[in-house]
Amino acid sequence: MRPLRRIAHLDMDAFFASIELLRYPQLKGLPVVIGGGRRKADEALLAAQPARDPRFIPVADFPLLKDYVGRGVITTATYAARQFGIGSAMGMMKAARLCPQAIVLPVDFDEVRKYSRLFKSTILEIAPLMEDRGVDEVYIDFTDVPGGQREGGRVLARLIQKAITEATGLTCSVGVAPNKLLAKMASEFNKPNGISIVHEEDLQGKIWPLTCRKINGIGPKADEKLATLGIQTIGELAAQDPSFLIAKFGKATGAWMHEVAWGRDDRPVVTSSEPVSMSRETTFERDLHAVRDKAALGAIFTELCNKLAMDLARKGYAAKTIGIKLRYDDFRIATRDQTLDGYTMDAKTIRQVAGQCLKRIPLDKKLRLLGVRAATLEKSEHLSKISEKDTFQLSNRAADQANNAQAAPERVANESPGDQLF
Ligand code: DCP
Ligand code: MG
Repeated sequence: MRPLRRIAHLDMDAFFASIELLRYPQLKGLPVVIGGGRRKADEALLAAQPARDPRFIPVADFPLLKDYVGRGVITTATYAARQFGIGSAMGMMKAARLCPQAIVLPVDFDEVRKYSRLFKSTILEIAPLMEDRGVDEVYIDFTDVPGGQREGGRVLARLIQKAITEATGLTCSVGVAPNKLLAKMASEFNKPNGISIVHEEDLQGKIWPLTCRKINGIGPKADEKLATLGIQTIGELAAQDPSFLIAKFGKATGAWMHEVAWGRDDRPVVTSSEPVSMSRETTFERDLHAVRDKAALGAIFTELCNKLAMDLARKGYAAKTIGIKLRYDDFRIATRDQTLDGYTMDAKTIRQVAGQCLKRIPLDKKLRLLGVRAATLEKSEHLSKISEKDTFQLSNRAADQANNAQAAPERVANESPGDQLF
């Protein structure tokens, strides 16, 4: 008999902040936030480090949120800071009102990359089927790993958690479930340093009471629309007739919503030997304005799409998700993406979809940088079996999404991991 499918989602706890606590263990248990641009106080702190062991810098020497000036948003916060209601993407000013005594530190991207690589290589030594989902999260297929079925995956999850803490000093949380969709939700159930096991029969008890927003792929816009239809929880979503959801959200999205509400998802865990995404981006010589510099911007945009299509062709990939990234003149970043029904490697299609993404971003400020990204990649040779009509064209799902303007949760931060990994 085929063993039960067991998929884990592992996500590091308060990742950027926890990395700073390794350097400054004297801050353990205190409210610490990461974010904002580099400040004078950070420079002073960093300058002190070569002379002094960072572990002995007195807590009183660290910059506080109440003294922070500037706009900026919080990238992440320690769990001690979260108790004050502080969280990712919150403005620094608002956070300062909630917890003025919180310590504020900048992101150290070199350290982030180092620990990201380290925790992933630790997992690979134990379980070879791992899908890299970004800086601090991965999916792992437990199904055929020795011990992967014991206690529904708890034994292996505990082993991996322990190995990661030994290798890095950091903690993570793991959800193990029949598929990626449920595993992603489960990893949040017992954060931080938790494990949560979900079985198919837990759908009603553990998944249906959650709000629809907990589904990876239901963004703020779709959630709002669901709420106006009186649908708040995943259980309420599951109770809807699929034809009703299709009427409201379009064929592809409506059908997808019905499937996920019933906990169904058969996406495979794609190992990291495959690239997660490919991108092209450019920083302008001078900041450009979307209206006043429309022609110049349009030409650069098309050029980026052409180059990206060439990259895909050269490496033999087609993409199902096309996204864009902007950096405004105040260094904030905005991203949007759109998922198609079919795969594409066609420059014109990429340009068209990227153009639709651009329409969903406020363009009132000047821009410093523009990027185009192709994700959900598949080797184009694997696609030959898929009929012409399914590939290389804008699909229902894309059109639905454009109509609903259903954006994936956007990551807007002064510096986001996406920025580095884009
Ligand atoms: N991040 C970012 N911009 C955001 C959200 C997050 O740059 N809007 C960064 C900082 C996080 C890292 O990505 O440390 C991982 O994101 P998570 O959503 O997993 O958040 P954390 O790991 O910080 O916390 P949690 O314990 O909830 O996973
Ligand atoms: Mg995390």
